[in-house]
Formats: sequence, C-alpha cells, structure tokens
Amino acid sequence: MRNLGILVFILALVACQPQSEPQTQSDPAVVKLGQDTGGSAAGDFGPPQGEPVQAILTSAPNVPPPVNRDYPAKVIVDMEVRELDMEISEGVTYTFWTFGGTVPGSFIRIRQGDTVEFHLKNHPDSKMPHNIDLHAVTGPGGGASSSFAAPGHEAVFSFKALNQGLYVYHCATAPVGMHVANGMYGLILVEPPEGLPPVDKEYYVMQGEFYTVGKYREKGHQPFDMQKAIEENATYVLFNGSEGALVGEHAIKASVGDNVRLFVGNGGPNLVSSFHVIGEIFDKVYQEGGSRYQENVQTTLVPAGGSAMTEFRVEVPGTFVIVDHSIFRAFNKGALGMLKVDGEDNLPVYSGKEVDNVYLGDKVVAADLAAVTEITEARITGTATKAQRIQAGKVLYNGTCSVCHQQSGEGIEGVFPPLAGSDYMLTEPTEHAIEIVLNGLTGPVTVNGVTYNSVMPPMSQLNDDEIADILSFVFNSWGNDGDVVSADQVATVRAGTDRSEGAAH
Ligand code: HEC
Ligand SMILES: [Cu+2]
Repeated sequence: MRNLGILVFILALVACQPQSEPQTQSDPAVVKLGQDTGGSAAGDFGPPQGEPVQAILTSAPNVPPPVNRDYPAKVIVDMEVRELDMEISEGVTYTFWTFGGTVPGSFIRIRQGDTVEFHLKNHPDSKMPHNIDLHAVTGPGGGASSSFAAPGHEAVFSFKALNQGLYVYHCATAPVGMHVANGMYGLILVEPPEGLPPVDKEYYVMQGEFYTVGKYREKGHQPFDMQKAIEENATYVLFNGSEGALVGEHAIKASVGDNVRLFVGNGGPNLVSSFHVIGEIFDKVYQEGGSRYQENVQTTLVPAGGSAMTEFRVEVPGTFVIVDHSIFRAFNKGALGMLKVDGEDNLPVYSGKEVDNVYLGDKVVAADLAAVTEITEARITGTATKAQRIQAGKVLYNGTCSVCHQQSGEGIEGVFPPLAGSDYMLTEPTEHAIEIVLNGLTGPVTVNGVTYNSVMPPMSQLNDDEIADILSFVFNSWGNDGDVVSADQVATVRAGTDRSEGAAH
C-alpha cells in the first residue's frame, strides 16, 4: 500500500512535468536524428515539389552524394536487373543475379517524404523474372508484386518514403531464398529531412553469403547449391560480392583525422553478421539502420535483411581489417575487407607494427595478390610456370605456415621445427610432406638433431593447387633442393587418406 502511494505520487509529479513540444514532431525542419522522429505518421511532408529528380545510383563501395534538398521531391529510380557471370574468388566464377550489374545492388539515396517512382527493368538476356521488395516501402510486399518484371520487361510503381533510416532491398521472386542467395540485395538510405551530419568519407559495405557446389576456392565456374543453402552451410561469406572486393587496391581509403561513415548491410540470405573493424572502435553505431545511436561499440550485429550505420574517426595510419567476427567466416570463407588509412604516425596512440600478418591471412599485400591472380589465370590457360607457382606458394606460405615455421623457414628452436634445410623433410619422399600438411603431425620428430614433440594442426582446408604451390615454394627456398609438387600428387595423397566425414575435403 505504501509503495502504491509512492507510485501515485511519482505519477502525479511526472504529469506536472512540461511535455516535450509536440510541434517539433510535425515540423520536419526541427526533427533531429537521434531524437524522437515521430515515425511514419510524421514523415509525410505533403505532395512532391519542383521538377522530378533522377536518383544517382552508385555501386559499392561508393555512396551517392547527400541529397541536399529541403523539400520533398519526386525521385525517379531506374534500376536494371542483370544476370552476370562474375568472379567470386580468384579463378572462381558464379552466375550472380544483380540489381544494376553489381553485388550488392546499386545504392539509392533519397530524403524522407520523397515520392519514389521506381522503374525496374529486367534485361532481355535474363533467364528469370525478378522483382524488388524495398524495406523502406510502407505497403504490402514492399513493392514486390507491383514490380514483377519478366525478362525484357519493365515494371513501374511508386511509394512515399515515410520513415527515415537505412533499409535493405532485395528480390522477392520465388524461390526467394535463391534470388537473394544469388546476390539480389542492396541498400536504400532515406535521409532525415535535414540530412545526416557531414563526415569526410562514406562507404557502402554489404555482406552476403554464397552456396556453391564446389568447396571454398575450388576453381572454375561454380553453380548454386540449394541443399547447402537450406542447411545454411555457406561456402563463401563475403563483403561486396567477391573475395577481392575490398582487398589490396580495392580497399576503402581514408586519411588520419577523417571521420568515416560505413553504411553496412546484410543481404543474408541466412547468416547474421558480427560486423567488426580490427583496430578501430565505432564512435557511433546507428543500430539496425535506425535513427538512434549507441556509442563506443566494438562489434555490431547486422541481421539478415538489416543494416547498421557505423561512424568512427581514424587516428592512426595503417591497414584496418574489416571482418565478420564469426571468425572462421573471415579466414576460411572470405569475409575480410580492408580500410587503408594514410597519414602521419601517431605514436602516443599506437606504437606497434603496421599490420599483423595474422589478420591478413593470405591477403598480405597488393603485390602478393597480383602473384596469385597471375598464377590463377596461367593455370586456367595451362601456362603456369614453375616460377609463378613458387611465387603464389610464397604468398600462401606467408599467410598459412609462417606463423609457426616463420617467414625465414627457420622455425623457432625447440617449438616449431625448421623447414629450411630440414633433414626430416628433405630425406623423405614428397608425399610425406603432403601428408603432413593434409593431416597434421603429432608425436616426437627429430629435425636436424633436435627433437620436437608437439602438434601441427591439419590444413586439409587448403585445396590441391594451394598445397602444391606452398610445398613447391618450401622445396625451392632457403637452400632446399628444388622439387616441384603437382596438384595431382596432392589429390592422390588426399584420396588415399581416411578422414572423418566433417574433414572430407
Ligand atoms: C600452428 C603451427 C604450425 C603451422 C601453421 C604449420 N606447422 Fe608445420 N609443424 C608444426 C609443428 C609443431 C611441427 C612438429 C610436429 C611434431 O612435433 O610432431 C610441424 C612439422 C612440420 C613438418 C615436418 C617437420 C619439419 O620441420 O620438416 C613439415 C614439413 C611442416 N610442418 C610443414 C608445414 C607447412 C608446409 C605448413 C603450412 C601449410 C605448416 N607446416 C604449418 C607447426 C605448424
Ligand atoms: Cu530475382
């Protein structure tokens, strides 16, 4: 009873407090991001004014410029669906279904209150019908049924953007999962009436996973695997539709002192992203693409069919690795990108090494990537030379073996045996070294007179070409005698080795 009395007292007090002025909610000019935006009820700013505006569309990682308009307009969006064979990984192609020719689809940027006239064209070369469901639409299906377009056809519909925020769009033609899995998603930003606070750099990063018949990095053209998709057993988890999209020369860039804003989306179709930038802290995250922000965030969840806006100031130069922190996806499925920051060192803030090899895996530097690209092309045309294979093997060795055996091949005395001049390795047949890489090694081994009794984990996730190249590099470096290992040799050893179901490849 006494508690009830206190409650009544508090309620009475609250009732006497001046309420926040309701007129700020209906006056668009006063609605501020991070305050109560009034939702869709406050988002209709009346009929479109002025001449219709053609939307500027960009492909990732680029973002259209701010809308910079203080009245609601009619905005025309022209989007063409293309079904295209493109690279998903080095030497691996996939038939992507795209909004605007890229994965993710073109970025659309409008202002709250705008009326969008959406033209969805399906290219005559397409084999499938497609449509679009924009999460920014208020209306059944988000536009899906009104935008249905058979190959060679165009559909037009319009909607008013009542809510501000960062929204996913995607194809919703049956089988929906397959259309999304093939890359049919993108982002539409509905700016608040006064625009977003200005920053120095804005980028578009969107995650999505792919399900292929062949295993990760298996060369050639890879078809979609429906069963793997149903089981949510992704072969690739990628930013911006391919393994190399944000790596090396394609890394996004900033300079020390810049404020960087990332528009992050997740197309799914299945997985939730644990979005993280290694070595940075998000000063602000507009969770789920909404209008409020959290501060000082390390990792933010981006749901399938959802988004986030992250903002941070870069204080230190170097390479910042962008990952899905569900970390096997980063190192074994491709969910790895890079932000390269140039500028003066800031030693009081960070005195360490430029970048940790561990975090770059086999994507160390652009020059190395070029070697891998070269060998991949040469292999397809059947012209791979010994020198090219050794060069590619070096890149892979540095990303895979050097953490233990060291870049010098010297190992670490008493802990990791040397590969440079290893009498153990060099006196055994080549097949033995292949077996060690595929199956790992445990128990006592004596290398150059020193006994090691430790554990080397199996590396069977590497494909036949990769193991062949790594060992070719190892056998031709540090004074070792020059055997070249072939992918066929690796395949033979792999086929002759019993391994548990889960490690089947
Ligand atoms: C996590 C650390 C680690 C990684 C990564 C690693 N190894 Fe090893 N490796 C070891 C250890 C430890 C041993 C010794 C195992 C034992 O004591 O039985 C070993 C042994 C070997 C041996 C036989 C011993 C010798 O020195 O000749 C070879 C060959 C070898 N590794 C090659 C490789 C290659 C090639 C790679 C990359 C594909 C690799 N290792 C990656 C830890 C590692
Ligand atoms: Cu589609």
